[in-house]
Amino acid sequence: MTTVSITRKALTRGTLAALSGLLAGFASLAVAELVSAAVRPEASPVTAVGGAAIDRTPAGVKDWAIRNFGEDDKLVLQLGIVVTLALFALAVGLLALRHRRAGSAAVLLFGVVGTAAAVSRPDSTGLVDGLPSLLGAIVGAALLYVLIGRLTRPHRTAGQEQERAPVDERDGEQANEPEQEAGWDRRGFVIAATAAAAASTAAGAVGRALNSRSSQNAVASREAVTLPKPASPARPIPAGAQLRVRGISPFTTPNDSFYRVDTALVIPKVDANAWRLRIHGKGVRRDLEFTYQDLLERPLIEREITLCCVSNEVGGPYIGHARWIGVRLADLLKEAGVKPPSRGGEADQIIARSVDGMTLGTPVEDVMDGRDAMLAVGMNGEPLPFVNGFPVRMLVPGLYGYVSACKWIEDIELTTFDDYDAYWVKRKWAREAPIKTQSRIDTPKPFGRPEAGTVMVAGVAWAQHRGIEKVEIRVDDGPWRPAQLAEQGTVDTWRQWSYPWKATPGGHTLTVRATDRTGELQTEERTKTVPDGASGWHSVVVTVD
Ligand SMILES: Nc1nc2c(c(=O)[nH]1)N[C@H]1C(S)=C(S)[C@@H](COP(=O)(O)O)O[C@H]1N2
Ligand SMILES: [Mo]
Repeated sequence: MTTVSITRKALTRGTLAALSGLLAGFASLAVAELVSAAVRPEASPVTAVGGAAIDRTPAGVKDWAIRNFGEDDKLVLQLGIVVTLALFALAVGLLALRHRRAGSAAVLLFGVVGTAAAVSRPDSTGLVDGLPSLLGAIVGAALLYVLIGRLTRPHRTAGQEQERAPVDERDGEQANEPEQEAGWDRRGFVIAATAAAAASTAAGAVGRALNSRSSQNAVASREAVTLPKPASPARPIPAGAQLRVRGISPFTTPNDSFYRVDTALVIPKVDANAWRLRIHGKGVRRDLEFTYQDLLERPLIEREITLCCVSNEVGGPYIGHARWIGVRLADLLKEAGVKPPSRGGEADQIIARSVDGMTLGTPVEDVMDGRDAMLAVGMNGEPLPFVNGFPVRMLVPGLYGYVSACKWIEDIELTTFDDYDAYWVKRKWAREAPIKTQSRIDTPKPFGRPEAGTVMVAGVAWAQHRGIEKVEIRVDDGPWRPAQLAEQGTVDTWRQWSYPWKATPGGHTLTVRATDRTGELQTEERTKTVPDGASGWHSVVVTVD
């Protein structure tokens, strides 16, 4: 009689069990969010697991993620974690229907993974970082136990207690009795599930609100900053440095379109009033500590510096230019008694540490050789934006960001390259990485369809701290022709160029190459970004109509 109704009931109960799993997962995350407000936002499980995943991502995969998702890579990762968790939660719910304890144990297991991830993050503040995941999992496991109990326990009818029996065996008799149809505590389930959903939503919302409150001090401290006038202003950008060609990258990249590369899933929001920077380590005669105010009160330098990322492919977008203001780093090091290796100093590497546990290693020699290495506090006339390292970041003209540009910096330790490998070096990137001479065609765009006649080919070339001497363009397999160079800002900035091309109908390949001021020609040899930056010539294919 009842094959159909058995299937239907099993389906219903199965669906409700899966839903219970989902609800338990949701409750776990919500409780974790709430607890993380008492610990720190970064300790919440999705952030911790995501961060731990980033730490363990091989360089090749990270490169692939950057190539495919660009700056959305973190969003994709977090979505991936949430979707995976949801699928597991559904499965755990089904498991719990058959083995009630095993289901709850599985939830606890996830809690252990989250706890381990949170505690093992480089910025972890200790075992307390594991609390959000742990407490979340305990609540989730208990909730699942209760909900599954409602699904498997027969309800009481007319004051008489029914014996507990596995529902499957009882299905047949009750199929046509609406009152007892499911043979389980339907009302109890609905009430418990609704209450749990409501409580979780509330806990999650309160956690969210508290977490965002903790960043409000940071926001207020940034809004209160007035950047002092620099003691040493930047040389004005020559008017001729910015070409009037449609489609070329602007000489100065506005802050809101500056590229962003870092491992932070939650952008650190540091309260400038509570911030300290420590300088210590090998060859330091006296340890120094600075407040944000201390730095602002020192003579500031203002400089035009083009920053770029080692993960930038040939023709890629991870480069930007800004006017930075900050303290000359060499001065601070000298005050601490540090000497560069060329003058007998013991330390050849600076390890910069950020509040999020990142470590970047920079040659002491480069910082102290007279270039404008700085601890920057301002970018394009504003205090540093949070994403770009507020309150203070390091910058060293001529070096890729991952070996020089520590954002949210809080500690500078002098050491040696022999003694310590920084974060990226442990992940197969080179210890030292001066920026390679590169050039990029900004316009026309790849696969563009310009009209025949004079087409302005234009773009940028860079070889920070050496400067650009020459840029050449080649059309198809023709001869190399010199491009017109815009004025050079300084040797630390990129340089624009343009080339009026007499375009003839048909498909064409445009190729660019630059020569730096040491006379070195940009190499044609194509390399990957790992380990020390991509090389090769940038080409663009267009069809002229
Ligand atoms: N704390 C911290 N600082 C960091 C990084 C990071 O992941 N964490 N990434 C570095 C890298 S690889 C680059 S290219 C620059 C990018 O700086 P931007 O995001 O301001 O463009 O920051 C550097 N500083
Ligand atoms: Mo980078």
